[in-house]
Amino acid sequence: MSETAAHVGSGKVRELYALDEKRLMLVASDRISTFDVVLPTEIPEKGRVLTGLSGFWFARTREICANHLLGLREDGRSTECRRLEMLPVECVVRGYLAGSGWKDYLTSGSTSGRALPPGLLESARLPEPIFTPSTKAITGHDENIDAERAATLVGADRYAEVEATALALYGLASAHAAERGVIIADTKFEFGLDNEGRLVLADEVLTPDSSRFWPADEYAPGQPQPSFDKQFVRDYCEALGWDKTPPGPELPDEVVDGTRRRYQEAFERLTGIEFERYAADPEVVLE
Ligand code: PZK
Repeated sequence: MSETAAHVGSGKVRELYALDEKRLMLVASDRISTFDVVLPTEIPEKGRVLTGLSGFWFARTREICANHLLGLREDGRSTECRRLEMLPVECVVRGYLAGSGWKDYLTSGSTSGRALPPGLLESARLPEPIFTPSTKAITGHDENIDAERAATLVGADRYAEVEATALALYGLASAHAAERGVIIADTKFEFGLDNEGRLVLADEVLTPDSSRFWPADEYAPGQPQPSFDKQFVRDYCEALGWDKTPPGPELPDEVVDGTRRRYQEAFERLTGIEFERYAADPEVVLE
């Protein structure tokens, strides 16, 4: 990292620095969160896996939408990006019914103000992917909002543009992943605007931290699905009987190693690139 970079923000497992007025650096740590709590034990290489996956998707979605990526640093976990004016809406696309989408469906038969067919099971594939915008609530959690509210936040024309763009991005990525045995149940995109008011895809994209990845060969609707990456961690935490309030438990070596392997497997399945090749030269994901 550059000595002069000012820290401008922290996510649960990421840090954001300003390189200058026009450029930011996004650094993905090896921290992991589960049940919304960051654990005291890190997963080696997790930050590089997520940064590499994001870079891979940025390179492959350029025709759909411009993005903020300027380059990947040698460390494989840091991304230099264009500084944008971020839109105040989280652009969630759901192809399957899980998480808050499933919860909303159970209580109201709809999610983000969108009626869904009756009788759907938990984790069901939706008749077609849906755009369910959300916004950061004061609690720090995302709150699903309906199209009207989202359109008020960004303007009707911009709303139509982000909806169409997010659905196109999900369509490309979910088809690619399906061919490689991974279901992308849902994912969250964040967009910003450049100086000319053009829509630009930002943040991390289509990573296990911004998406639900499920192993396709274990897919069985009617129950929650195992997570491609975090299931060992969740199972371990559930077996401990931890109450899911901070501090989280330390993870034993077997859980760390198994989880590290799952992250690397997700990377290799989705990119078709050996993780060791990425580690040696991060720019291989951009080719
Ligand atoms: C931006 N975040 C989220 C917060 C993190 C990440 N290209 C951009 N231009 C301006 N702002 C952002 C981005 C991006 N990406 C992203 N907040 C602002 C965030 C805290 C830590 F790592």
